[in-house]
Amino acid sequence: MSSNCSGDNDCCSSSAPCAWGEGDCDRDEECAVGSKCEEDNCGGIHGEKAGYSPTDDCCVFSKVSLHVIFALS
Ligand SMILES: [Ca+2]
Ligand SMILES: [Ca+2]
Repeated sequence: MSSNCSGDNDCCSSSAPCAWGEGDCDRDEECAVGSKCEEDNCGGIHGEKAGYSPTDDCCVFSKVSLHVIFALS
């Protein structure tokens, strides 16, 4: 099963990772490669109307690559 999660608790899993902006996730392993699970950010992305609650965690792109760039500059 693939994602399309819209706020259900623990919808994302390591066997069916969520894409960007989907949740709820609990660990980075539950997000697609290159993204990570961020705490309580779904409301900021979607607003509460979309079915997300303020405490839902959504997958977002990892900033690791940006940090590497800054570290080298
Ligand atoms: Ca969670
Ligand atoms: Ca949370």
